[in-house]
Amino acid sequence: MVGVYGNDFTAPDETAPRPATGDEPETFRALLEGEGRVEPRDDLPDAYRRTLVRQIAQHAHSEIIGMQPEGNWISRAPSLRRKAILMAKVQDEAGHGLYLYAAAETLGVDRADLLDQLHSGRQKYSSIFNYPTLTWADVGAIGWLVDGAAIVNQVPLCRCSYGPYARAMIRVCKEESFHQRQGFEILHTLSHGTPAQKAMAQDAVDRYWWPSLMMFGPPDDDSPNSAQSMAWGIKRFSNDDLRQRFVDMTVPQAEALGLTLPDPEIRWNDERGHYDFGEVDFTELFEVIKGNGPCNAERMAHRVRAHEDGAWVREAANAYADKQAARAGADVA
Ligand code: BYC
Repeated sequence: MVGVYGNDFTAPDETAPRPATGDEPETFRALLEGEGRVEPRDDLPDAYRRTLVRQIAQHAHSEIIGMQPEGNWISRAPSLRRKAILMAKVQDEAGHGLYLYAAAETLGVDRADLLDQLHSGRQKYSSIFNYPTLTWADVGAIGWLVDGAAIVNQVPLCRCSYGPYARAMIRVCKEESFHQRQGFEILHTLSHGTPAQKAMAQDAVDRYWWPSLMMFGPPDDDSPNSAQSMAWGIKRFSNDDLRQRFVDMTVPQAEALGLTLPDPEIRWNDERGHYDFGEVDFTELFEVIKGNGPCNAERMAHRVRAHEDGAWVREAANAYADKQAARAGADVA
């Protein structure tokens, strides 16, 4: 079993032969078969490039939209220490967005265009950020459960076949571990505080548990992209395998916190060597993805407003870059 913070990601299906994927450059196939890294200079099949742009852009968008629910609590954190920690965490998320947009740009896309696609609803971001943060305990639940789920999903991405994405994920995962610990510590403090504080922690876990399980995506037999992404070594594990791994990792952590996961069907299954758990309501996931979650409209309105408010900064940066380039040109002449 994995430990309280354990991330044991070796699984037998890692070595299973990858299905043939049709018409692909031989050099590309050879790199995948040799577990080598695909780099921007390599001859990439168009479909591989498109899948990566889709996933990396969605991931980058999730990082920057993910700043909103927690940013909502910076001014109301219960102490100066908590405020400083939360500000650092939210700033980390902006940094993750930057690494990821930079990784996407190595595939020949333009960051401004990706942002346009987010703002016009043509590209998605993670469903989890469409839920509200009603109390301080929600900041703890996001750190513990949401960042915990992110770690389970993203540690395997450090071995993604596309080099720039894999390398970006190494740093992201290190920071996510710190984020998860800060969430755990907030909830631990609350659950060992007054009865009202413990109730607040339990309420946050009750609301964030199921949406956290939905972060891993639809079930495997309803996941149109999984088989191809696994064949390409972009995804290393299926959505359901990662969801199970998250449950296995989290149940002992909930016990350590003294909090209850809101699922009466959770019990250890000796035969499977995993925890059984109840059915996830995937209709809720699909509704949230379609834009009908509790905060979708608010998140997008805030994002578009922030982008418009920042237009002068982009203009100034471009004017400065043009001036520098003109000077460099004059020096050469
Ligand atoms: N939410 O075929 P599937 C973070 C979409 S950042 C929304 O299984 P795939 C953090 C999916 O895109 C967390 N959409 O897709 C940040 C696809 O739609 P399209 C973000 C979802 O790509 C700040 C369709 O449903 N993490 O943790 O093979 C603070 C069918 O799904 C969701 C990443 O982005 C969802 N939950 O697998 C704190 C990790 N699930 O594009 C924390 C990288 C599915 O075909 N991404 N969809 O129209 C991945 O690992 C994969 O893209 C997913 C989905 C597992 C999410």
